[in-house]
Amino acid sequence: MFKRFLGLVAILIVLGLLAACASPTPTPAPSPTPKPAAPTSVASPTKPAALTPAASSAPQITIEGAWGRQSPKMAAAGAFYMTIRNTGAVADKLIAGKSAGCGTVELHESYKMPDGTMGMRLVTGGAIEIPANGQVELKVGGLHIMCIDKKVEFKAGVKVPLTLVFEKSGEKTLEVEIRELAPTPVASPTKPAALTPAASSAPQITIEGAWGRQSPKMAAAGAFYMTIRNTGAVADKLIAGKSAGCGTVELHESYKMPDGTMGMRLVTGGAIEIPANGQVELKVGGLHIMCIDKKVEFKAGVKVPLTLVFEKSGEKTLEVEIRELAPTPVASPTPK
Ligand SMILES: [Cu+2]
Repeated sequence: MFKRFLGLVAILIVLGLLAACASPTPTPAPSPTPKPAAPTSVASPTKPAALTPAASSAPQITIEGAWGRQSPKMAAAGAFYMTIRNTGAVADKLIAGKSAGCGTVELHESYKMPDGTMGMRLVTGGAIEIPANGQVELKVGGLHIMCIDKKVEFKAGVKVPLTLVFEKSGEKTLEVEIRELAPTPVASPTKPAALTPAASSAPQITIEGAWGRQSPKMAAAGAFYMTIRNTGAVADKLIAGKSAGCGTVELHESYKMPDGTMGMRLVTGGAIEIPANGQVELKVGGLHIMCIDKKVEFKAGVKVPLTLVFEKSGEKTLEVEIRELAPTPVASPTPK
């Protein structure tokens, strides 16, 4: 699998197309998490009622600012970018795409290669999570949609039909205009007022349902899981962690290794994006926080201090209780 990605990247370099996925300021692709569960045991006192519209039990997907990037006629592939917004109270996933203008359509993420240059590959997990009451931005140097084996020329002004397939919302078809550069953002006509609280120009981070997984005393590392919610109108990034209970703290992601087993590694881009009006779930088999070189025993009942460092929101310190299993989600205490 990895060889295949390297092969793809190599081909694109030959075609001079790598620029379509490169960026001078490597932006970590937001790591989509699988299906956020209902908020878990810890109540979020700051959860605005506006984020939990009554009687909305389906995702509400809208696509804004879609554009395709002009690329040389002889380049085999082109790239599409857009913002996918979900104003529903349930998460959805972008699982596939298709276009009469492309041989195949793939969902890609950008990542930093060991030599420091940017590469791209199929998105981790094969789908892009669109969180409830949140949005995902597909942009140059981040997540994007690849048009493999172009059937039309990607030159400014051309419109390419594109159908996106969502797990719950089904197919959404749009026309994507090819441009030389990203369009200047304009006020979004469909942006609900509820999602843009006045005078909120900072992320609002809360951490819910944090727990650590019991692990053998002799195991050198332990793992922490939680849901990180951002009720602000600006995205933030989890960039580091520290704990008196750990030699070092690392941000990890799980991934499927070529032989099909699951491995883990430092998160792509070195940070976990917490989207505006969205949330990221750190859970078993997905994103997680590793406690390397444990200084305390990870047995049920033990509480481990943990400080998370956010790019914009600074440090948040919490106590994480060790448990044998993930806490059972309970109904959100938010009044109906
Ligand atoms: Cu790990």
